[in-house]
Amino acid sequence: MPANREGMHNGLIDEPDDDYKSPEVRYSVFENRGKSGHRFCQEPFKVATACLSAFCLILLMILVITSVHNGKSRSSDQDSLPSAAETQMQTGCANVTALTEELQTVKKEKSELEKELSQLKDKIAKLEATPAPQTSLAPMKSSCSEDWKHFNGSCYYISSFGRTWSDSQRYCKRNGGNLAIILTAEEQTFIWDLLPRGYWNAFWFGISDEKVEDDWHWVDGTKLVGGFWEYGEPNNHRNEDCGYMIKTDVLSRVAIRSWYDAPCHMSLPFICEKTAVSS
Ligand SMILES: *[C@@H]1O[C@H](CO)[C@@H](O)[C@H](O)[C@H]1NC(C)=O
Ligand SMILES: *[C@@H]1O[C@H](CO)[C@@H](O)[C@H](O)[C@H]1NC(C)=O
Ligand SMILES: [Ca+2]
Repeated sequence: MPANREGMHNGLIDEPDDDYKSPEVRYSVFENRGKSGHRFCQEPFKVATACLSAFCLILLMILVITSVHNGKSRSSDQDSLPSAAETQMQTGCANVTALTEELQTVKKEKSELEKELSQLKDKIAKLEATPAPQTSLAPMKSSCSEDWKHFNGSCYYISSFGRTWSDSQRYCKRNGGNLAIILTAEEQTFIWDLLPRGYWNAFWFGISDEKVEDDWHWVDGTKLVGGFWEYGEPNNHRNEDCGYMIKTDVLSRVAIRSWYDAPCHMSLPFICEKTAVSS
């Protein structure tokens, strides 16, 4: 029996092809043989190592291929649908953050502007409450007493009764002024516009050449420069040393050519001027 068994074993061993049929066969062979099969002791290890190495290699290759494929898909598929959605979401998140920040900035600016607005409103209210600066123009428009008309800091009175030229000046002086001294066309026009129209409505004003013929002076002693004489006047026609102006019914006549000379003893209405009293 042992021999037979031995022979069976031997037979198995003698057929190397069978030995490589499967790992199970090899294993059984190895176990049954014991220490007796010394030659075959190293063969199965080599085979196992080779197999494991191959397996490892395949696994490694699979790993490498998979990873390469994954990497490729990650880099090349960015424009494909799921990647695009991902990108959109990312930009959307970024947009939301940016918009939130912007909103906060705008809110801050708004509160600052509201503060400024309320300050300006307070300033306006204060300015409206104090009308004091407005009164600076008022003194120039100072009041003239009744029957006196204001122009450029002076008050003018047009008498409705006649006097000689000297009595007229006396009357004006008693009332705090003089016969009118007229230095500008504006003043002349203002006075002339106050006068009533009439056939030969004549009014004394503050000029004469009583002291030296044809040397006209104002009642305050200053010398006449220019003047608003009618053409051909003054002519000293009948020893005429006092000045008057007329406002006739003839509408074509003008204020700046309305002066004449006349005898000073004539009784005529007159024009007084005095400084406006600033209140
Ligand atoms: C959101 O982001 C996209 C891409 O960056 C940009 O074109 C768009 O103008 C942004 N929208 C807003 C409201 O900021
Ligand atoms: C107003 O009065 C001032 C001072 O008397 C004088 O210098 C000025 O010429 C006058 N203006 C007019 C338009 O009469
Ligand atoms: Ca004269």
